[in-house]
Amino acid sequence: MTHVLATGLDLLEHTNESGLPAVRGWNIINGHMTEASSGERFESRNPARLHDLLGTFPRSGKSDVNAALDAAHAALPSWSATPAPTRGQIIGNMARMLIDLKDDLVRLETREIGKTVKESGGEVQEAIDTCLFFQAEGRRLYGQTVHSELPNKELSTYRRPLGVCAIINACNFPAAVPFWKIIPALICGNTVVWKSPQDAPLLSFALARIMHQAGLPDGVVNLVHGTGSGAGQHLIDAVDEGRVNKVSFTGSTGVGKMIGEVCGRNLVHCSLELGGKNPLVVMPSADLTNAVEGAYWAAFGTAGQRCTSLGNLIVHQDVYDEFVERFMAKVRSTRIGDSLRHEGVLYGPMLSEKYGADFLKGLEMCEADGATKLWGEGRITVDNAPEGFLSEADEGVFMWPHVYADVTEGMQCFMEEIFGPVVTIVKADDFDHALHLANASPYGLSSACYTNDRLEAYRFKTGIKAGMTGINNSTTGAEAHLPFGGVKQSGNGTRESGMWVIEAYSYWHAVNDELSGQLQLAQMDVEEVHVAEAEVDWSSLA
Ligand code: UN1
Repeated sequence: MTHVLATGLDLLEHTNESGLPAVRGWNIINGHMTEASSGERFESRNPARLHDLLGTFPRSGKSDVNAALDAAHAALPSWSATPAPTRGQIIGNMARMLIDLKDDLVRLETREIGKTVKESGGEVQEAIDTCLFFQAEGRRLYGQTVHSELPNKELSTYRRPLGVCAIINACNFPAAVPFWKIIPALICGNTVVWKSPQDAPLLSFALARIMHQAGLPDGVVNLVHGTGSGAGQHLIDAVDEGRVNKVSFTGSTGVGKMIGEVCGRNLVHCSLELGGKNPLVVMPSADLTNAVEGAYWAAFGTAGQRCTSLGNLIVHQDVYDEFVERFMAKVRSTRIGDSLRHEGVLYGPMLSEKYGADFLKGLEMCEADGATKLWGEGRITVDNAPEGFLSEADEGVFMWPHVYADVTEGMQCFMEEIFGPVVTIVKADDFDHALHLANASPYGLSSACYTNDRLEAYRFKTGIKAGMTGINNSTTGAEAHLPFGGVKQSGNGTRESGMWVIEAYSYWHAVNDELSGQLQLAQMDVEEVHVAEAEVDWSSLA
C-alpha cells in the first residue's frame, strides 16, 4: 500500500484520446491509497467532451466502506485530543495550499463537471474562505462558565466532537460543499468518511490529497469513491450498525428523507441540504434591468444546476409583458459552450450524461402540464443548436435554455424541482398573490424579491417561508460565513457555513465540579431566601 503523500508516485495511467492525461485515482483510507476490494473501477469523463477521460476510480463496496470507518474510529481519540488551535493550523495550511493551487484546481473542476472557469473559480474560493473562517474558529471553540445554585461548586460547558461523520455531497459543488461539511467537522475534533460524488471523483481525490499534504494525520479524513446506491448506501447502512455518529448530506429530497429515517431510528444527528423550487418575484417598483439580470443569472447560471437556482419566476401583471420581453431577449442571446475553450460563456454542459437525461424528463413534465413553451429545444445537437452555442454539440451533453410561461399553481412543473436550464414563469395579480405563489411549492430553500417599495420588501422577508432570501438579488450565491440551508422539503433545518454550523458537529457537555467536599443536592439543598414582613402600610400613603 502506498502512502497518499508518497513522492515519485505515478498517478498517470495513460494519455487519453484527446491527448490529455488520465489518472489512476484511489480511495484514501488511513492515509494510504487503496483499490476497491472487488478491483472494480469506474470512469470520470468531461461532460463537454465525452471522449476526454479524466481517469478511473475504485468502485467501493461494503468492505471498503468498513475499512474507511475502521480508520476513522481508530484516528478519533488522538484527533479529538489534538488542541483545537492546532487543528485550526492544519486547516489554515489547507487554505494556503488551495490558494497556491487554485488555478489548477479550477481548470480541473471545469474539466470534470463542465462548470465555467469563472464559476469554478468562485467555488474553489468558497472552499478557501471556509478554511480561513474555521482556522480562527480553532481559537474560539468557547464553552461557558455558569454560576451554580450551590456554594463552592463550579459549572462549565464544553463543546465535544460527535465522533465519526459520514459526508456525502453532490457533484455540482464538488469543492465548496464538502469543505462546508468536512472543515467544521474537523475543527470540532471529529473524524470523517467522505463518499465522493460519482461524477467528481478526481477533484475530490485532489482535495483529499491536499488535506493530507496540509498536515492532516492519517485516518482523520478517509475518502471512498463509488456510486450512491453502492458505497453511499453502505455508509448509510453503517448508521444502523452503530458505526456512524453523524451524517451530512447534500442531494435530492428523496434520498435525504431516507437518510433522515435511518438516522432518526438510531438517534443519530444528520444535516440535510436538499432540493429547491426557488421563487423570484418581480414587482412593478423594481429596477427592471436589475431584475432581468438577476433572474437570468439565477435561472441559467451553472446551467441551472444549483439547488438554489431559480425555479418559479413570479412576475406582477403590471410589468409582465415588458419584463418577459426583456428577459427573453437575454435568453435568446445566451452563450453556451466549453469555457475551457470559449470566452464569455454563460454556462457549459450538464454535469454528466445522467443529469442530462434527468433534465429531459423534467421538461416532459412542463409539456404534459400544458405550459406554453417560449424557448428551448431540449438537447443541443449538430442540427439543433441555438445561435449562441460555441462548442461541438456531438462531443458533450449541452442543453438549450428553456422558458415556459402560463404556468399555474396547479401544475406539477410549478411544484417540482427541475435540475437544469429551465425557468417556469407565473403571472401574479398583486403582491399578496405573488407572496402566496412564492410560498406555494413544497420547498423552502432560497427565494428573492425585486422591489423598491420598502414595505413590500419587509413583507416579503417576513412572509416568505425559506431558509434564504435575496432582496433585489438573485436566488444563488452563498457566502462562507452566512448560514445556508432550507425549511419545508428543502432540509431538516440544519445549516451549513458560519459559526452556527459548529452546533451541527459538536454537542454540549455540561460539567459540575463540586469543591465543597460534601454531597450538595441541586434543587434540594439550595438556601431559601425569605421575604421579610414590612411595617409600613403603603396603602395609607397612596
Ligand atoms: C450557491 O448558491 O452559492 O448544491 C451555493 C447546491 C448548494 C450550493 C449552492 N448546496 O447547489
